[in-house]
Amino acid sequence: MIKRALISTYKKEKVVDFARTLQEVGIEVISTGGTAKKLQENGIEVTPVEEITNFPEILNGRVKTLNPFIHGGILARRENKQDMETLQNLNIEPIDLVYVNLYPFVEVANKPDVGLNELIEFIDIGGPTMIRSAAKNYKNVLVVVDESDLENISAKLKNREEFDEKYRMYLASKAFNLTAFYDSCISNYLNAQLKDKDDFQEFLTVPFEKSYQMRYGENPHQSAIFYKNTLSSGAMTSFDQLNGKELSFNNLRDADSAWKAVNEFEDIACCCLKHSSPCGIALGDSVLEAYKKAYSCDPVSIFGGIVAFNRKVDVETALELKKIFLEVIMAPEYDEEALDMLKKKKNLRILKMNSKPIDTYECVSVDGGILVQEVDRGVINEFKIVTDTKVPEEIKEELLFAWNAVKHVKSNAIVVSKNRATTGIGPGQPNRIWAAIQALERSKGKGGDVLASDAFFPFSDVVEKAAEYGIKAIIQPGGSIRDDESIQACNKYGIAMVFTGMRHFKH
Ligand code: 93A
Repeated sequence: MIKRALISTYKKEKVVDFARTLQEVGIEVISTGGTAKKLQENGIEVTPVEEITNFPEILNGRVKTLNPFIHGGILARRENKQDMETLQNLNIEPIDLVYVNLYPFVEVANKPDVGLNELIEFIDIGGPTMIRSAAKNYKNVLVVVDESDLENISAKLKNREEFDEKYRMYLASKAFNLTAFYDSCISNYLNAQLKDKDDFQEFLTVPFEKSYQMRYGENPHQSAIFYKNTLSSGAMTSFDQLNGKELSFNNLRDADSAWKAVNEFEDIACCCLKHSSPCGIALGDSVLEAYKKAYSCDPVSIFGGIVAFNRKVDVETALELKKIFLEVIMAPEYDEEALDMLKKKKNLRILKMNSKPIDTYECVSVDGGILVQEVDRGVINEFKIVTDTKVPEEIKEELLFAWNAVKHVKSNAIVVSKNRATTGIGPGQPNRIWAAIQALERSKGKGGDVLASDAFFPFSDVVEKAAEYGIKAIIQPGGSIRDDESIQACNKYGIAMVFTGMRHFKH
């Protein structure tokens, strides 16, 4: 039998109706300062916590409910004679229902310009303590932390229904999930403040919160949920969808890759992408030029793919984009007329991106755990020429372009490029020579001045192939025990080769 309830909520929208129900069914309501005031204003009879604790709220409310009259009342095992005698001897009355809504630490942390001292006051101590006490004693105390449970609980109370143990345990499991999540957000926030001190920073926990249920996962028979990192307003949670159907699991993953690729470049860039790998990346003097160059790298694969830009989409580009079937278009802005044109395609998902990629860490899951690593933000500004053949000035820039492009292609990755545009991409092959052959074959008819490889050449075969297609310069990490064979082959064919000393595997 529920006789007394303690209510302490930060958000007070739902509290009045719930307390009224409690009163109607004869349950005494105890409340903390602000909650009690709100309830009294709405004509509900309330016992202020101070009356129970015989102690005033102190330290600006930091200590309100941290008191044995509260926690004794919650934690006492009703079936345990000694516990109940103790309550009686000390004049502590049992509390049978606890409804708490915590200080909104995450919401405040995500606001701009909030100082640490101010934020610290939003670390709730008394609330989680009551939640944990009530959840530990779930067999005797109903613990409510989720507003969406109020309706069901109110209905049961009105019908004088009992709350069976399974339901109580369900509420307790939710309660501990909330307090664990709440503390992990605080720990992550504090940890992120250390970002200039590499020695201390560490990926501690994962404050992910269920955002929404997706239609399905990678395939229709797989279910999927989007979990949002509450302390990141990263790109894939910061966009406006201006048109089209709901984004699918695959759309989101691909969009993430395409967006990362165009944000690799300062100049006007376009990335066409399909199945997690770019099928064209190009820079241009205009958005239209960048698109045309990226598109022409592989006009076949882009069917049903994604096109991303790092600049505003204009009318001329929209006219071109309309010609093919695409799943997603993404850009930071759209010319109004261009947008109207694109919107004519009802299913085309059009995303206005509001954030660049910002996350420091990324994770992949393996059976039994997750692997967490720093995002690959490796950049090079110079490279080492290892061949007799020197690198012409105009080719230097081309090499850096191809290198930044190959970073976004699945391994084993080879990119062939000319005029700041990929002309052939060989993605995701289990061996490097196949990737090279694909990239070189695709560049046929368009030509290619340089070839970039995401990892070193184990043999000289890639150089031999590159020579057949007239490649002038090669950029690769170097570091193979057979580097010398590749260098000799380059010298033989008059190809320049440079080493970056950095690898860009992307699996
Ligand atoms: O500052 S606290 O950590 N100290 C406490 O003893 C305490 N007890 C409840 N915060 C505490 N609360 C929190 O106060 C609750 O979790 C709730 O969010 C809020 C409600 O305060 P009020 O009723 O005064 O608006």
